[in-house]
Order: sequence, then structure tokens, then C-alpha cells
Amino acid sequence: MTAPTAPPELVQLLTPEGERVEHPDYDIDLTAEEVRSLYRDLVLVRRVDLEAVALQRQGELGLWASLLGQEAAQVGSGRALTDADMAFPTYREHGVAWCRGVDPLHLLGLFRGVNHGGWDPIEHNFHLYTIVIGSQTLHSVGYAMGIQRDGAEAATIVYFGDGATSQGDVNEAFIWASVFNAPVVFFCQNNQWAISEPLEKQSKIPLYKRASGFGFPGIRVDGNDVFACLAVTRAALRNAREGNGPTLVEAFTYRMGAHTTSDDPTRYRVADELEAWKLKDPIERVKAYLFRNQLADQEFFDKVEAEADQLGKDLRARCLALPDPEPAALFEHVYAEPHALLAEEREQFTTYLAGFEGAQ
Ligand SMILES: Cc1ncc(C[n+]2csc(CCOP(=O)(O)OP(=O)(O)O)c2C)c(N)n1
Ligand SMILES: [Mg+2]
Repeated sequence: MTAPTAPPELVQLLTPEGERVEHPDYDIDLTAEEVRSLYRDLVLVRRVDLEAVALQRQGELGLWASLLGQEAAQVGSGRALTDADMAFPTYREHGVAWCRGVDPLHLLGLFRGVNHGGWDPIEHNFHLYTIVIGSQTLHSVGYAMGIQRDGAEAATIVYFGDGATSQGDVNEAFIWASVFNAPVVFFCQNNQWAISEPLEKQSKIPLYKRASGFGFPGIRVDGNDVFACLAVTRAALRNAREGNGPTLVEAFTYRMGAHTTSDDPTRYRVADELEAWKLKDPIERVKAYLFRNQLADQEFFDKVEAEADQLGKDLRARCLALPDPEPAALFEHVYAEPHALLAEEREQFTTYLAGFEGAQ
């Protein structure tokens, strides 16, 4: 079995071989410095991910959802956001978190079970991770309608997967966004799999085409092409901010790793598929482009590599040093205001814990 080939309507600005291609509707003018910066993001984000997988394997995290292969979709779309835009992630958007300035340590803390997210969504305009598939699409549409009523110059972007498109919430969010002309970009990372369910089990038509049935534009972009993801998302966000309503962006990509560290993809997909997608690696093509056009030398690549090593090392040390929370911290941040029943439950729980031998 070979990897699905993307149809011609896919927006691509950089081929897997690192060649720049033109597109009549989408183009982007990036300086050498900007391309090097995107490359650096891609490499650092992959390193964070790699370190997290290793930490999970060593028993330091309960779970990790790897973004391997989806770096360009996340960095491209993440870098398209302005500070005022609000992003709503799933559980895999470590690359977007990076672009929003969220310390990766907070992500590790969540998967280590020592915090419930740890970052302030308002400070970074990056909502907390959402595990309930598709629910964040409704949150983002509601938020976008708020932006609309405030008359603000901003938009929301919401991330979800191919599998999520089968959820009622996502379809309801499409309808609300459409009829209220909400400033939202639906960013679907079609990584071809929803755990062990292939794309064919979610849709008989390409996902981006679903949008037309709801009354707004849909576009498919090469999700392994950071230039195209940046250009397409930037245009969709601008459109939303200008009052032209939602867009569905389908980033055609591939989940190169397991669904999560609890999953074994060799049980349900063939190795050839992964091999074919490796040739479309999102980082390699930017590297080839930089080399080909002499926009970066070996010294630059070595420097980024060294920075990634340092980041991984530092992240590991800080992760291992994360303090365990007090068990009663479980009750914090449940409600904004004091809550009598919750106070009672906390009391019961602390009494229960105090009953164990050796308890203080
Ligand atoms: C409402 C709901 N149903 C089921 C699950 C279990 N679940 C977790 S991830 C997942 C698959 C999601 O696939 P997709 O939307 O393609 O995202 P991906 O993990 O591939 O990024 C499922 C079914 C869940 N978390 N929430
Ligand atoms: Mg998927």
C-alpha cells in the first residue's frame, strides 16, 4: 500500500524536494531570515516532541501525543496568527503552543499529571488542551461570535483532526459559524488516521469539500509544506477578520508516529505507508530549499541542532524537577468562586487521605 497521493487542487508552495512552486491564489514572500526562523521552529518543535516521547518511555510522563510529521501544519498556521487571534487546540498542538510562546514544560506537566494545563489561556491567546474530540470547535465559534460583537480586529483558529469531522459538535460548529458569519478558521489536520480508523471511514469525499455544504469555503493545503500552510492560514484569518466569515482549511499531512504512546500503529497500518510519507518530511524540504538557494550554510544548521540539543536537555531537567502537587489541588480552579459542595468534597477527601498509615 502506498501513501494517498494528494490531488492537484492541493495548495503547495514548496515541493518535497525543496523547490519553490507558484500558486495563482496563494503566494508568500519570505525573507531568508524568515525562512531560517521557520526552519528553526520546525526543528525545535520536533525536538520537544522527541524528548517528550523519550520521557514517557522512561516512565516520567503518563502519556504523550506525538506531533511527528505535523510540524509544518502547526508552525505554518501558528505563525500566521496575530497576538490578538485566539487559538483552540486539541491535545497534539505542541507546535502551535510553541508559536504562541507557551513554555513546553507546561505541556509536559499536563501529561505528567502534575497540572491541568498550567498556562494562562488569556496570556498566550492559546486555550487549554482539549481531549473531548471536536468540542473545542464549538468553543472557538462562541469565542469568535464574541469577537464579532466586540467589533474587535481578531479571529479564532480551531484545530481538530480528520476523525473529529465525524463528530456532531464539529458539524454544529460549522453551522453556527456559517449562519453567524463568525470570524473563525477551522484548521483540520488530516493526518490520515483517527487512532486505528483510516480516513476512508470518515468521509467519501475530500474533507475540505464538506465546507461547501455548510456554505463557506474549504481549501486543501499541503500540510507538510510550511510555506503553503502559512500562506493559506494567513489568508483565511485575514478573510475572517475582514468580516467574510469562516474557512475550512484541510491540511493534508500524516501522523508519522503512534496515535499516542499507548498505541501501536504496526497493528493496523503497513510500513510502506510511513516510508512513502518520510519522503515528504516537512523539515527536510525546508532544509533542501535553504541549501539549494544558499540561504543557510552548515554552520547555521549545526547551530540549530545544538540549540535543539540544549532545549531537549533543559526541558528534561525541568520536567524531572516538577514538584508533585498537593492532592487537594485537584479541587482548585474548578469554579471561579467558592463553592459549598466542592468545599465539602475537599474536606472529605483530605480526611480520607489523612486516614492512611504514615499520613501527616
Ligand atoms: C468525544 C470523544 N470520543 C472519543 C474519544 C477517544 N479518542 C481520542 S483521540 C481519538 C481519535 C481522533 O482522531 P482525529 O480527530 O483524526 O485526531 P488525531 O488524533 O489523528 O490528531 C478518539 C476517537 C474522545 N477523546 N472524545
Ligand atoms: Mg487524525
